[in-house]
This record gives sequence, C-alpha cells and structure tokens, in this order.
Amino acid sequence: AFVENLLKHPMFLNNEYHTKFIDETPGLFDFKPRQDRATKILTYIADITVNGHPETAGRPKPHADARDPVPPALRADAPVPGTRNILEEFGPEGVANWMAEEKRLLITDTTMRDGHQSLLATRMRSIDMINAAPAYATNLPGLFSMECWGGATFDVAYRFLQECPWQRLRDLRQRMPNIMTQMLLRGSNGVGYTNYPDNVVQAFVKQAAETGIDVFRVFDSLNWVENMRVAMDAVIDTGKICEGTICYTGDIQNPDRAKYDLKYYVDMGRELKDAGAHILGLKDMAGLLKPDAARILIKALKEDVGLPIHFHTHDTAGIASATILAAADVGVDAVDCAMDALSGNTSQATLGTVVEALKGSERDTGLDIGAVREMSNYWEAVRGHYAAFESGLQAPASEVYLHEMPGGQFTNLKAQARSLGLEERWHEVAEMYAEVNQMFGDIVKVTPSSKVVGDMALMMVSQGLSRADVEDPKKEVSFPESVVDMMKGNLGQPPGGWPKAIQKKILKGEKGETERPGKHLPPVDLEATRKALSKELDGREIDDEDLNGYLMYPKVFTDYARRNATYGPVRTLPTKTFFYGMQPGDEISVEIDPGKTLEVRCQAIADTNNEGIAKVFFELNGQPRTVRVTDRA
Ligand code: BTN
Ligand code: 3PY
Ligand code: ZN
Repeated sequence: AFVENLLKHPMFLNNEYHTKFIDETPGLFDFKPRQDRATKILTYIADITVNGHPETAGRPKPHADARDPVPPALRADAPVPGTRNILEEFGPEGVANWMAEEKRLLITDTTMRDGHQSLLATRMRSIDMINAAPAYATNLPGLFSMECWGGATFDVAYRFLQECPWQRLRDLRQRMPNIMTQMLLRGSNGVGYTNYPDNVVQAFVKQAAETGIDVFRVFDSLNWVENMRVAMDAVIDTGKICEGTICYTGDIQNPDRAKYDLKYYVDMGRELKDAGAHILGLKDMAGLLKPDAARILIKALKEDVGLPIHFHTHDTAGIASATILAAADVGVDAVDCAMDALSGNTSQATLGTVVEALKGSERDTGLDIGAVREMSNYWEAVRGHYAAFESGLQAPASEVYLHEMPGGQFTNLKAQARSLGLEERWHEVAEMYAEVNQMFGDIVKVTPSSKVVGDMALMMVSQGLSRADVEDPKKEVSFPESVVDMMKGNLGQPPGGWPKAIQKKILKGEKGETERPGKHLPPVDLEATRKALSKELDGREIDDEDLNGYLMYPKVFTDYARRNATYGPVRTLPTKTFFYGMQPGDEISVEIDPGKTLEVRCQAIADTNNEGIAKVFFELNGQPRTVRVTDRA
C-alpha cells in the first residue's frame, strides 16, 4: 500500500516534483545532448541516493556482498545459425515443418519474460537481459526461442522501471540475431487488461514484428477463438509465427470438471488451426496439467489437430518437469523452461534439469549443459539484486489445484493481499478465488480474467462476504469495476456464456453484450492521436513505438515520458544503482550511447541543509560535479 500510495501521490502523478542541480562545470563547448544526458542521469542517481527508490522502500535489501553479474564468456567467435535463420529463409510454415521433423525436444527459455514475471514481480531491467544476450546467441544457439517480451513486461517497463519496452526488444534482437524472439500477446487485450479497438491491436502487432518479435503466442483470457482472430490475422500478415494458443484449466481426468474435457481442447485446437495458427500453443498458466493428463491431451492434439505443439507450464505444484517429460514422451515438439536460477515454484520448470534428464535419450535437447550452468550462474547473480521483489514463497504447493491461480498472478495477488492487510489470511483468499471461479461459471483464469477473479476474491475476504451473500439477490453488494466490466461482455464470452443470475445482479438488470467487443469499438485515429500526444508532451517527437505504447497505456506512457525528460535514459544504470543510488567510494560505468561511456564516482554526500536540500558530490569522467536534491524524507 505504501508504494501504491506513493505512486498515486500527486507529486508522482503530476510530476511536480523537481530536483535542482547546479552544474559546476558548465564548460562552454560541452552543452550538447550528451552533456545534458549526463546531468540528468546524475540527477537521478543523486535523487535515489538521498531519497531511495519508491519501489524498494520497506522491502528486503540485496545481500551486502551480492556479486556483480558477469555474463558468460563467448564460446565461439560468432553465433552459428539457429531458428531465426530458418524463419528468415523458409518462413513460418518452414519453421513448423522443421519442428515436425525435429527429433530433439525443443526448448524455449522464458527467463526474460515469464521467469521474472512469476518470481520477481516482472521487475527485471533491460540491462540485465541485454548483457546476457550475446552469450545466449553464441553459447546456446540451439534454443527454440527466447521468450523476452509481452505479458506484463510491457506495462512494468514504462511504469516501474522507467524504460522503453521497445528499446529493450530492439537491443535483444540485435544481440541475438540467430534465435527467435517470442512474446506473449493477450489477443484483443494486447498487452493490457481490456479489449482494444481492432486497429490498435493491428498497429501493435505490426510494430512488435518490425521492432523484432518472431513468435507471437496469442491467447484469449476466456479461450474465445472468435476474439483472437484480429490479433492472429495481424500476426500472419507480418510473416512471423502465429502460435495460436489454448489455455488449459480444470482437469481433463476429473469428471466433475467436464466443462473443460478432452473434446473441448481438441475442438479448440482445430479452431485455432482453421484460424491460421502455424504452431499450437498449450498454455498451462497455473501448472494444472498433470503428467498422465499431459500424455492424453498432447497425444490427442497431435493426432487430431496435426500442428506442432509448444507446451508451457508452471512449477507451482512442483511437478512441471515430470509433466514436461511425459509430454516429451508422447511427442510434444517444444516446451518452455526457465534458466535454473529463475525456475521452480511459480516459474517454469528448471531448464538444466530437463536437459540432463533427456541426455542420451531420443529427445536429447542437444543443448550444452556447461553453457546452461554458466548462464544460470549469471542469472543467479542478477537475481541477487532484486531481493526487494522476491515473494517469500517458500515451497511448491498442491494448493494450486484448488485455486488455479496463474503463476504470473500468484505472487502479485499475494502482494495485493498484503497491502490490504490480508496476508495472514492468504489461504482464505485462495479458497475464495476458487469459489469466485465457480460463481462466475468456472472460467479460464489468465490475464485479464484472472485479475477479475482476484479482485472479487480480495473484495469478498476483506468485506467478510460469502458466495451465498454475493449471490443473494436481496443483498446489496458493490462489485469491483473489473467485475462489472467483464459481466458486460467487455472481455468477451466464456464457453456457454455468463451465468444468468449473477450477471443480472452485477449488471443491475442491464443486458450484457455477447458480440466481440472489438466489433463495436470505433477505430482510433492514429495520426490525430500522435499529434495530440506530441502537444501534450511539449513537442516531444512521437514515433510509432511511442504511439503504440501510449495506445496501450495512455497515462503510464505520458508519466514515463515526463520522467524521461527529467532523468534521461536511466535504463543503462547498473541495477543496484537504479534501485539504491550510490555510496561514497562507489564507481560505475554507464554507456549512454553506443561507445559513449560515463565513468561516475560518488565522492561524498553532504548533510541536508535547513532548506531541505542535500548535495551529492560526483566525479564525472574525472571532473567534479555537484548535484543538489530535495530531501523528501
Ligand atoms: C518523480 O518525478 O517521479 C519523483 C522522483 C523519483 C524518480 C524515479 S524515476 C524512476 C522511478 N519510478 C518512479 O516512479 N520514481 C522513480
Ligand atoms: C500474462 O498475460 O502476463 C501471463 O503471464 C498470462 O499467463
Ligand atoms: Zn506462464
């Protein structure tokens, strides 16, 4: 709550807060943008040094001797060709055919997206990924793809990390020219929490492909294929890979959950194939698919749909690698794993362990286990600097089969519960989550539908309401906005529609929409939006990437852009500097432009004077610089 309140404070929202600086070396010939940027970055460092970063306030600190992450040495002079080269040469169908022929179990590394989304609240910064990218390209060229974009990372990059997600993608793409990049796209919800107009979804996909995405995993939070077509068609138009995706929920082996039975999934797989998917994604976002069920489901999908299958699961129950091995046994084509140091629990299965388990078998992954270990050592050091975002989850738990929360949501919801003072009652929240799911008709729970179920469960536990209370037509209940929105049909339709009675109560008798939301959302005038945005941001040039960022998250984007004008490109700061500033004696190198590196040394920090101003003394490339900041403590 503290951090949330802080971020909602008018100071942050209006960006009224100023840091003052005195440039003590104004060097007449040194006023070019570079100089300007250096000043901005020093201002940021000084501010964080004096005031701390709002996102880490009150959170555990990294270990005093947390080591600096050093990326693995390159094992060859140049990267050998990989899947990206196949895509470039033979197109998406070529990749699908190649997959079908391939004996190896293909592996996607999710560390840069779902791994940290599920373990570190999505807070991993670009610099830590970019530094690893060349070693991936050279030492692990046999990976199927790198999941490194989309899902929650887009929003978090702008909102909390003060960096441009597009730039992250461009940098990664450039440093991994031989491995396919992959993103998670929430269908008509883009990388947001609500349906967008069709032309916004189309523009976003086009830009993502241009900036560097090769594989688009497209899903719908209610498994409504009708609502996936705009995004899927847009992907197909770009010539990139459309991974049409089934979200797995329930239990195909449990007759009490017959709504989501084998036939349901096979039918959906066929629909996705007919919609043009090149690959069939099977997304088990909560980690519910059990090994035996995986054998049955994947075998059926392979036989009846015929597309290569890419399986994604989470280790929340501790069983993900067993399920992956079962899937490999019945011919799954590709699977998702996270590098060891960012695997397990709510994240993916452990990549090195899967490689070891299959060594010498028919499905040997062909990956160099030594290279995997080195890479994991790097991630281990990186993770050490994100202690503030660790969830504190101690162990895997079978409770996931009760609540069915997605791995990417679990720790978030737990943090939300904590901020409402409900952390001690977490297991009640988990049970309520399951109750709400049943009350809503047993739906697929994945972003954004999972957030709606979570909002409702938290509201009920905090207000002491039972399911019976909520369903009682005579009892007044004030529903969360997200619940009203979903019942109106704004996220689309679940199989069989919404349960009538509860929908009626929530909508107070108003009728819900049953058509695809995008059908009624008017297209956005892109050029007019660009102009207005540029004006709002004091003439900032708005390129296509900025425009697409703004269309997804208007306020998040403008807040980012304003802070960017004040602080410059803070994305290149080392992570510990970004979150904790510098202490006297600390020295860092910051590359502000390719080949342009600033050497920054913190000399001293003067006590705050009686006007509330603190001074931080730096050496910038050997020259003394003093920055004055308001001490807000
Ligand atoms: C401000 O103008 O937002 C207040 C100063 C804090 C600056 C940094 S910018 C990146 C990080 N994210 C925030 O919301 N605040 C800090
Ligand atoms: C996301 O949409 O961010 C997810 O990770 C869903 O599983
Ligand atoms: Zn996931």
